[in-house]
Amino acid sequence: MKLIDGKALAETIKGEIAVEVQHIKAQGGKVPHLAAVLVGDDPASAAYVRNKVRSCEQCGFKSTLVRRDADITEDELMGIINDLNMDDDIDGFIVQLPLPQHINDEDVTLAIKPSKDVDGFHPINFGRMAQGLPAYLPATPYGILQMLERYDIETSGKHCVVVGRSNIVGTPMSILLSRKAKVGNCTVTLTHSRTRDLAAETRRADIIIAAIGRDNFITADMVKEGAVVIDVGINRVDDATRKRGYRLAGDVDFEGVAPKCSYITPVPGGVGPMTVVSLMMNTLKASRKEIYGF
Ligand code: L34
Repeated sequence: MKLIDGKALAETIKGEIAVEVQHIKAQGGKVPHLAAVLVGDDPASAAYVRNKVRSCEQCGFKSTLVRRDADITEDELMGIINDLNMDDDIDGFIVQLPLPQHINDEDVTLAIKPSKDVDGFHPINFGRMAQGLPAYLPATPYGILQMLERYDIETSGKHCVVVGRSNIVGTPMSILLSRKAKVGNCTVTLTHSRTRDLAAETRRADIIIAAIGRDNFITADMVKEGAVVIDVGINRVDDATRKRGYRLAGDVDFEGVAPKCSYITPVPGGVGPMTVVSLMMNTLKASRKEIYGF
């Protein structure tokens, strides 16, 4: 069993980006600038956004954090998005999800200018991604592709089972792994809450992408010997023995599943840091106007 060290790989990639930014600066070019909008005080969201801001520093990017209370109106939030859309110094921005109940995530996503949508959540980017056109790839699936590529894990002809059909992970992951590309050419099965006999599906998988959002959901009996297991879950589980009162757990029963795997990602230190570094890669692309040419 080999552990896929997402944390170490993310550090390596950030180092590579920092070198690129040095070159850009040396040539008098514009320093990439990412803005993040954080609404409310959900501690998990705050932690993820902190990681994003810190990663910007490590890459040599400029970053702007826009923080607002949970009682912000949708109109006010739209005003902020408009300002960011128009601000020529901002290359790309994200609005951290989830948003408070009274704000419609879809409206917000649609308001972001596709050329600045470094999360790759806008339907224009999703559609371009699905058709294999240049697009910002959603950060978590993009990070997983990077892990598979950098660990030289063969995907061509493999059977990949994705568990979970969210717009930001499961669904785009299923599309990306089935396309004709260096990391791709999988036969993909997209499973979800209505799948009959899920264990029978996952047991046939050469590669399992677990993106359900429930700790210990994928157990050893659901995994084939030699499978590659990518754990997207980041669940906070109460744990009185920890200072913070909780520990992070993935969607996979790591202890039980790891001995059967050829490769497995840990939580924390797996997909999470790769999600953040993918956002940095998208921001660099945005500042170079690589996707849209403007
Ligand atoms: N708009 N909303 C928007 N874009 C995103 O890309 C996200 N996502 C998901 C939630 N909402 C979003 C993230 O940023 C999940 N996510 C994310 C980002 C970073 C980490 C986890 C999830 C991360 O850094 N995880 C660390 C542990 C962090 C901790 O200590 O809590 C890890 O090692 O897994």
